[in-house]
Amino acid sequence: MCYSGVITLLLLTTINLNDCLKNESKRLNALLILADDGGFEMGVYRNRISQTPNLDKLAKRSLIFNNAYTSVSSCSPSRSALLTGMPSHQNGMYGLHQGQHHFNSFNNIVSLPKILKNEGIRTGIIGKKHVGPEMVYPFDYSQTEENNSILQVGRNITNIKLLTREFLTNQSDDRPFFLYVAFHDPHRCGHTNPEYGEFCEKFGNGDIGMGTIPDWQPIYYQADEIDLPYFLPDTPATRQDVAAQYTTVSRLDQGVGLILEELKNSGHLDDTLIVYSSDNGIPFPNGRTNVYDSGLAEPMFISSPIHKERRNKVTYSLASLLDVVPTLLDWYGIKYYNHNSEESNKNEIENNAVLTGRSLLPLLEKEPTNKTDEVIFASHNLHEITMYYPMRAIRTHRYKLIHNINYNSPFPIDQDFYLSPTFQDILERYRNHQPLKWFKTLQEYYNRPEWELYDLKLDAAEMNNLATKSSYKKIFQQLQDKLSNWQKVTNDPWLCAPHAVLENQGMYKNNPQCLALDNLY
Ligand SMILES: [Ca+2]
Repeated sequence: MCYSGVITLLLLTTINLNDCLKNESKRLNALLILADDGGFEMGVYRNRISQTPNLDKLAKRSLIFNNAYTSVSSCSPSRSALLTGMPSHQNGMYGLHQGQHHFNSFNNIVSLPKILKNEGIRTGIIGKKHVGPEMVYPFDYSQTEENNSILQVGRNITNIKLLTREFLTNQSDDRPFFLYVAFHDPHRCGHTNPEYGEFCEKFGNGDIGMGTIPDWQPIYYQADEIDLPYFLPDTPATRQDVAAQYTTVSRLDQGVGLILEELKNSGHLDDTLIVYSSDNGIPFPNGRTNVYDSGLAEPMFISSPIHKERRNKVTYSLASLLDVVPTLLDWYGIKYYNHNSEESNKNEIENNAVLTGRSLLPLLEKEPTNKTDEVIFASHNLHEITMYYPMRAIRTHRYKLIHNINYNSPFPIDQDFYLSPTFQDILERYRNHQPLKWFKTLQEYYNRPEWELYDLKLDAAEMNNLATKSSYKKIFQQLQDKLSNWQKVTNDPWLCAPHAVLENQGMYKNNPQCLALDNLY
């Protein structure tokens, strides 16, 4: 039996797996499902209230990640990092892609869809793309906001189901596939489509003027029964806000169920790797656009038809969305390369590019015995074009070090989040001198020191900054060195900011230097 042979070998190499499946005329496929601003509002992550039977069912046949993090808590930067394996400062997507924000990856960046396309894998995207340019992120099959209404391809789960069916039942193309279904749920929509409610929780619910999504049975929640995360104010306005978010999560959950049913009906449930995650933190204070754990931590499950040993088990290993490209390439048995075959004029930076993520497939077999050296990194530059607030962070199992490069400016607030009931309530309470019922003051949230160091074992909420404590000097230095080294490896233009200027051309070409500005104060 080929399968038992593979299991015995514990996937020593992916080539074995590929050969084996080829022998049995099996094809290796992958399905990546991404939530938009989704968090841990589901049973599998011990939320007692939010009802998510479909996500929970997928988790039961998956390895469940307890320590997965995005590399940046912002939509387009996160998606570009997810699809290139490079942090946003390296791939060029410094902020949001749409409208006046106008960020794009560099033309010669090599992405996952591009490599897979070159290697004979059929690629498809359904839902929110939010990255560009097209030449960097080409998909054979594309149903996104670029050729549809985002609500129809990102939130109408009946439509998403039918598009998934169209992709999966393409009889004229028998190449292995990579399908990326990127929901727009449970993103807020109060800023753009307030008629549908704060989280578009009314869109398609059958009420007058809301349209009907035939496959969706909305679940409604009472504000007083919500399980609030520690980083949200405990106020009626916030509870109402989260209740709306939960209802939208019910649409996401049922959409995931429909996609998996389509995968099963197409006969590919047993030859497809399924990865579920979300692009960034929830759109609440201390969440999205932050590099605190409340902004970086993501749900993640990986379900493999071949690795069944650790299904419904939890891994505590540190994982990053930067690991998704190495993981999928490992799954397909493709070696990473960064040379863009169509580009004769290669950029020196990308010619040297290496991926700093790792394949997560070995975790599907066994938990590492020694996790002491595990780290994840974060790199944030902007969100909206006006929100210049570069931050770099390193997180180990025990500590988090954050470098707020633009620390002399107040932490910026985006248009979408500004109008949210939760933030409006914070502002109103502040103006009326009422208790915020929050774990921070507004001033603390806006004004951040250049360096923040937290002992996560003692201080999971990242409240007690140890950066200036002499007893933590050695740990600070070790983390700073590792962070700086990662910045060098990933060609970070912000390497020397804000107290020095990076010179790396001309006479500094072979010996890049941080030249001091003497601006320390
Ligand atoms: Ca997002």
